[in-house]
Amino acid sequence: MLDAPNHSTARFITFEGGEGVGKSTQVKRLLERLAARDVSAVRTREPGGTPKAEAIRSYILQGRSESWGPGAEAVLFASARHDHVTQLIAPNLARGTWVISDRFCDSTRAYQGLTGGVDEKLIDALEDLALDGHVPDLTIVLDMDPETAFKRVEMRAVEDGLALTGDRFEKEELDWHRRLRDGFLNIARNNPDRCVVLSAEQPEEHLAEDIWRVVSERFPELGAGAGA
Ligand code: Z5A
Repeated sequence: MLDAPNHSTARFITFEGGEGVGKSTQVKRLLERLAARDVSAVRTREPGGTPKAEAIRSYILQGRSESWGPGAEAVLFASARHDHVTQLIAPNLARGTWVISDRFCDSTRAYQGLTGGVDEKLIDALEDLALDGHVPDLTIVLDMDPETAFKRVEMRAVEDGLALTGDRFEKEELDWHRRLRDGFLNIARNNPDRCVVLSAEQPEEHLAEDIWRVVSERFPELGAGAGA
């Protein structure tokens, strides 16, 4: 179980959950809310966030590491994460800038660990190495039925005029996505001080309100009863 760290002012918030649950949409909305309160914040994502980590991202998501197996992929995700933490997350927090990340270490635990079958001890060891003490202050787990989430992803592809090819994780079976959902819920249960689960099956605006309520209650420095 991860213990929450203590940064003096800047906070590190992560969003987790399955595909299409609305993480990117809500990361963007939270950034807007923070900007409206003059809170300096950066938006980032995993895998990725730095040039080296983005290179690992394309390698994995194009399916080029698939034959290596989930253990080796967990190592690749951790390598990308270590660069992301040391080159982007830690320096921003140190200069007082909040960091909001679309996915982080819980994705490795859920995808490669709980769903992919990689030993928990290896996941723990990689997490210690990659995070270097930079545990998120708050993790918002967006939860919804994977079938509904798939429909959203399909709709997005249609709106973007793209064929629904998907990356290698999006091609997994529905049953696998149900286990993944349970994996994220399990992580949240094991880390009650850090994680908050919110239903992603509500309109975008309502979910954004729920998230802001959680964030402003968790970080009272944002101002009492912080409204929009
Ligand atoms: N992965 C891993 O295996 N191990 C790791 O350690 C890490 C990652 C870090 C990264 O993919 C893949 O890497 C990921 C896990 C694996 N697997 N997959 N696939 P990614 O970053 O490309 O994809 P993603 O993280 O799954 O994000 P996504 O598919 O883009 O979904 P999202 O960010 O959660 O959703 P969204 O883009 O904000 O919204 C999806 C659509 O729904 C879009 O059209 C929105 O306009 C719409 N939307 C959003 N909210 C709503 C609401 N509330 N109602 C209705 N419609 C909505």
